[in-house]
Amino acid sequence: MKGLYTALMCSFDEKGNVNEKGLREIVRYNIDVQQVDGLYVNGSTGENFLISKEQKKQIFDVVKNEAGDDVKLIAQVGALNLDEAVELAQYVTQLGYNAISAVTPFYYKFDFDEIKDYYNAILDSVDNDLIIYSIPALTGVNMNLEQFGELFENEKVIGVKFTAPDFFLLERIRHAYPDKLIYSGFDEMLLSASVLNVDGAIGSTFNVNGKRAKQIFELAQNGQIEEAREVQKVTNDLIAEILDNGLYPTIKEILKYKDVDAGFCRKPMKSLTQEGVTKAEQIAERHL
Ligand code: SI3
Repeated sequence: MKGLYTALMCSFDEKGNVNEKGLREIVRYNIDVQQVDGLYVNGSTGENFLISKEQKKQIFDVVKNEAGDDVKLIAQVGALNLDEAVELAQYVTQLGYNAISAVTPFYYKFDFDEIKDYYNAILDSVDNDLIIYSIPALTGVNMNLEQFGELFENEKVIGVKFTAPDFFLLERIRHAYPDKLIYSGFDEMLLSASVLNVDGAIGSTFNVNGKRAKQIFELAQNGQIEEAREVQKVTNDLIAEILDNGLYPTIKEILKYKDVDAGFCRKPMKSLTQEGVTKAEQIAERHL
């Protein structure tokens, strides 16, 4: 399960329906062109928190059908409705997803016991492994070393997608739990995380910049830090411009520029203006 995973985009039509043809093209582009090791399906980048349970199932179906066994597949099933999370975990396990992942429950201020119960309820319902999805900037849920340790006590919790700039905590987790998988979640910090010996990374910009991300990770693993720093610099020139223009809509426009039918974002996320589209195309021309 180690390696570089694209946090997969999904293609939607103007009404917000899943564009299956476009989604298949995104899957193929990631596997064939970006050559990533796996796909992380229905995460933040997939606009998961804006879609219905039926659409989530539809996306899980289409991605598995298109990718087959070409790459590893991780299904993000976390939801505020625990029954839905359990149902999705069972659904993707039957489909043959290699692992599940679940975002920490958010919005209400759940205490740690409630968070632990949520993960155990999902895991008790399936014969599959789970990767914790920790993204404090979006969820407001900050867990400490001891709390990660308590979740790791369940053997089916095989790791964490660590999307935070706290490299002190990252190093402590790495040191304390050498057998758990740690995936870096911020693409602009991939080199720093790789130096701390993470097992892989999951990122949205890998949809268009996966090859470079893999280079950074592999160079760092080989101890070629100077070379890795140069590729991270080029990558961050790209990421800075993408963030400035609007993260998900810009990645979609870049994919379209590469002839991949990435469609529209789900409302209330807005689409780019014509000026934004032109800028996205210029970003693609300059950096990719
Ligand atoms: O679940 C997911 O889609 C992700 O893996 C998200 C991933 O951590 C991205 N974060 C967000 C909020 O989308 C990063 O890849 C991020 O887009 C990138 O580092 C640019 O800041």
